Amino acid sequence: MKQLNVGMIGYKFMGKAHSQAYRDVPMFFPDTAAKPVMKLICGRDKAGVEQAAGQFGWAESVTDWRELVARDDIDIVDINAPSDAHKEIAIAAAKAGKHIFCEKPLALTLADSREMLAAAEAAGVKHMVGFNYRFAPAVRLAHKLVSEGRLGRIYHFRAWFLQDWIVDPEFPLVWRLDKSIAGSGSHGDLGAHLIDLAHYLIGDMTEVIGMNETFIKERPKPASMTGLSAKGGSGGEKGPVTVDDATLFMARFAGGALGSFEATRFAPGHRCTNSFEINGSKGSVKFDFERMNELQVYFTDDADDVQGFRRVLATDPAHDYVGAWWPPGHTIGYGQTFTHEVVELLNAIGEDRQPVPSFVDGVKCQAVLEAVDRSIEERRWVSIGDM
Ligand code: SOE
Repeated sequence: MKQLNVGMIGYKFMGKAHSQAYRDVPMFFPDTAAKPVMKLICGRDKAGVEQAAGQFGWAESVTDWRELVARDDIDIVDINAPSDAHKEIAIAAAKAGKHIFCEKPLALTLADSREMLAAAEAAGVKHMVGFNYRFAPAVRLAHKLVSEGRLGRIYHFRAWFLQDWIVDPEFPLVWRLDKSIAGSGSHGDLGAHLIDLAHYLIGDMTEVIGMNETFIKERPKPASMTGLSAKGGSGGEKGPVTVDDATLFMARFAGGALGSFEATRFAPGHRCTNSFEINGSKGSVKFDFERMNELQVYFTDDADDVQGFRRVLATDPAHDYVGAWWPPGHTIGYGQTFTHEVVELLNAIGEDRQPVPSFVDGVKCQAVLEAVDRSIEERRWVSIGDM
């Protein structure tokens, strides 16, 4: 079987998630069209990256991503660095002829994401963007029901991604709250996932209108940060929050459905509520990531006396990916969405096709993100076709 050497940049939250995926694939999905080799990991802090290499199972480590991209023995460049670094690394990787797997949001701007796609296409490499929630088996089931017409004509898509990890005004000013590094706040971090799910499940949007707010304008500068946690500096010095804390928008879909979207980090009690509901002429589905193995399903043609939402546990061999894990009813978790992503990446490269979602999907998401921002600035509906 073809072996692909992976070089991964970043070793914090997403770096750990991707590392677990590369480790799990050969054990649970031994038949992928190519096999990953955890060759090289990169991070700016030498001691930190060496420690991560040992802990996660990477053969070697480096501190300069340019060194990783230049290595002849690397086939896939996996980018988990903060968003402002995606473009430069991805374009360099494409020019070096490497396949690219890049975390979301693809870039800071639509223009940058288009440049990344153009570079990958010019180089003829495979490119994938990390919209992991598409890979939850219950979400696949929702997609199947919609695409097979089992929900009929789709009227509504409503989605909300609610978190609460920065609700404390004293929570430090981490990189995710800095526009120059993150591009945007809840919009690009959480809304991007909702937009991608909408594209996957319902199709393209034609126009959007939104509103946003930054509730806490200044926060203490951090002394240290990792993943979603951070410690404030001792000096009490504050800096400005330059991203949105919450963004809401409405959309029209090309297929005629109406959409509503809410992304916020100010919903106390909601740790990672990534949810959607779809209503069609023949039924509805409801998904909540905090119960990610389940899809609530309602069909209008059920007998009158048993009408109601039913809870489908998407852990049977009839459901995508789960046959490779445990017996029915033995649920899977967040980490496995990344494993499924990597299965798609390896199969696509081995079968010489583009993975799904690719940078094309990353660009489409970026166009909606930016159209919403423009609609907020100009206080009007914005057509996606004008982006
Ligand atoms: C933090 O808000 C975060 O980890 C996002 O960055 C992820 O993309 C999302 O899946 C969960 O929340």
